[in-house]
Amino acid sequence: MTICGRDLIAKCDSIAKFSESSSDTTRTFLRPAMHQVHDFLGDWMRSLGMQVTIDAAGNLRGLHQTAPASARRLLIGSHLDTVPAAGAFDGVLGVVLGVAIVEALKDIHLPLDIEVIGFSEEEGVRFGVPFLGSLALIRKLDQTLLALSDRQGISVAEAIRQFGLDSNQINGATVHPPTIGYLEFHIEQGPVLEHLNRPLGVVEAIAGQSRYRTEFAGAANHAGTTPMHLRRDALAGAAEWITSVEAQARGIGGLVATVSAAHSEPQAGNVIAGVVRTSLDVRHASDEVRRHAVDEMLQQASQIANRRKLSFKADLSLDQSSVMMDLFLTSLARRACLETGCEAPVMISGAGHDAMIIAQEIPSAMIFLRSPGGLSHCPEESVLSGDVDLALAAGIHFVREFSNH
Ligand code: HGY
Ligand code: MN
Ligand code: MN
Repeated sequence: MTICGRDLIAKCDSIAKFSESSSDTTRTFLRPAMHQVHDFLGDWMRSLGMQVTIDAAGNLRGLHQTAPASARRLLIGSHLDTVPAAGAFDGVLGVVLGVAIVEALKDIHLPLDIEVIGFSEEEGVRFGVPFLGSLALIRKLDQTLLALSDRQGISVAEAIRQFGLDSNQINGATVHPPTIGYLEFHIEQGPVLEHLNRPLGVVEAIAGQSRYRTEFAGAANHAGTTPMHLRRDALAGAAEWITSVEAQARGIGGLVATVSAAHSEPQAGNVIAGVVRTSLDVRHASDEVRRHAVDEMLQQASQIANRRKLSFKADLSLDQSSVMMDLFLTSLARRACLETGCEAPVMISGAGHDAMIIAQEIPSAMIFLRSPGGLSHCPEESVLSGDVDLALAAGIHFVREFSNH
């Protein structure tokens, strides 16, 4: 009896319990909770006869070998880390569906191998830079990234060692040749498929993104004795900028801009904020539109800071170009969805995904599952079991069709 959508949702719910927080699902780069995820998924993989390894970047890798050693290989996967207070499906569902496809096809002789991968880090929460796991696969997890440190001053390399891995072996954490294709299932994380009443979609391109850390600095002072005209209020300056960013983004079709992760100091209601640090996240399918919008937003911040006698600085943590998915694999994915009775719309992904990294070296495709309420990056994130059934069936069709090419 083939495993079904309800079983896969149950597995995602079980994995969601593995967290560095006692009150919600939070699983950042190679924290101890990731060992539990590796054990849970590794046991399932081993029960299917898969060879299970953890590479030096902390990626979980399960190989289903059916062809001779030099066989071609299809990579299926997504990420296992989460944002703070996450849902149960962002990333994890793509890995669970990969293993389920192997389970469904394990007794069928395929002329290619299937590797299922659970990337160690895609969200960029712990070190401020995303895609550390998939960057390793294309040999871009370099010394600069390995030297990045988190709020406790622990570097990526040290975090790898603390997890029990050898960061000196990072060059071994690459894609195994000849991997000739990558397929990532992922929840849409937006409202489009629900609005179209479609269970599945396919991705033609993943929007590029700019991520910055910003800082406004003025002068902390007494909230009761400092007249308004003598203040250098960093929080008031940041607030003026944040509303200007929102207004600018509303005026540019297809652009989204988010100022978040704000932290002001000192944290006291009777003290004027002397320093405010925030994040800035800007995305658009066109790199030119995105970069122009970012330039304008940063200029606006400097003008506001000058007028208010504040200082302003912005440190770039990511400039990721938009990435096209492979036309052939995307059309194959659409046909696979059609085999299940789904007319999958072709979409742009506003969310970033490991596929945008892997696609730089390997033809890649993404299949989206509907997000009820368009909700994601929150505990209310969900999927419909019928949609997961259809995604599994589409994945089986995709593998069969792909292995014949
Ligand atoms: O933020 C994103 O684009 C994705 O959820 N990592
Ligand atoms: Mn995410
Ligand atoms: Mn994701």
